[in-house]
Amino acid sequence: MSNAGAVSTSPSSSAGAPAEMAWIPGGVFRMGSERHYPEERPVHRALVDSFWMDRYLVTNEQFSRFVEATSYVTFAERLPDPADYPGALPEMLYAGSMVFTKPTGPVDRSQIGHWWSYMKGADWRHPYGPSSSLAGLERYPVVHVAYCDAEAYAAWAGKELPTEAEWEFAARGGLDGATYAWGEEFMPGAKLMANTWQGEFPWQNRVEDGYEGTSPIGQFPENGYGLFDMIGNVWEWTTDWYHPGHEGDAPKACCVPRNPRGAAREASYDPRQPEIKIPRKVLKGGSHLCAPNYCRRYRPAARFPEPVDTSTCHVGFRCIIRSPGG
Ligand SMILES: [Ca+2]
Ligand SMILES: [Ca+2]
Ligand SMILES: [Cu+2]
Repeated sequence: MSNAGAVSTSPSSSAGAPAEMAWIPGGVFRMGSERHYPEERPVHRALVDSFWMDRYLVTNEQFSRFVEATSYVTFAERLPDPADYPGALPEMLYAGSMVFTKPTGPVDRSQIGHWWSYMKGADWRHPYGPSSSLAGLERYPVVHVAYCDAEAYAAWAGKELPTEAEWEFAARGGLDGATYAWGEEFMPGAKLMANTWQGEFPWQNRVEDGYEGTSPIGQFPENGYGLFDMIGNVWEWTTDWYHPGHEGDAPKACCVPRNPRGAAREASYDPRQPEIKIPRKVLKGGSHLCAPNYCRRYRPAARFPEPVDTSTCHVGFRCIIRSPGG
């Protein structure tokens, strides 16, 4: 691991530690990967200052407390404003969210409509659709949260959302440059280290990790910084605008970017849909829907663009607290 250039020491005592948060000792690290998807390139050095990070994903129980205290209404529960969606059919403008449904057999994997549907009445309280509820899901990660919902929760909790660099640094757990959050092997000792998908996505889920969908927080080993479920379970929102690649490595150590904050908002629009100007944030960590035959994004370097107005059954978040002056 490379901690040369660390800019902050750990707190003098653990007495001041915020509840269920881990201290992430900042430093220089190698961000990105050359060996996987093109948007993860190039590997380049980045410096992040120290911060506190939630050890667990934000749960339904925690999100409920926020909603009770503030009467907050999530994006998926609001009726879409037609002005935001020019050309959309009126019958498509209803409150809802994206839900995964497993097809009964093999399908054309280039058509995500075979397993994703925008479901009326799906929201954080009804994760599988209007007839579902949160009963028994108190300790599961909250899902169907759009970016603004994660931001609102963080502000209420006196916290913030991480940048992509902060998130990736934390996910690496001190194993600088490693492929996985736990080392070089996907299944060390034949053990599944995160809630992902085993079998042929999207129709065959062998559930070898014990979970068909999301899992309660903390069911898989923590990483080197004491963080759970960074990889798998649900994707996590970061504050960075997405761009399909990273800046090049700094030519000299002096010029390594400190606390980089991603691309410009305008750069994050989807080039395949030029008429739609909905900016996209970087998601990190992969989810229970990441499978070897389809989406190998169960790695710290992996990233995915998510429009800010999109909520789904496999995206959640966790928060951080930046150290004062950091
Ligand atoms: Ca699983
Ligand atoms: Ca995760
Ligand atoms: Cu994936």
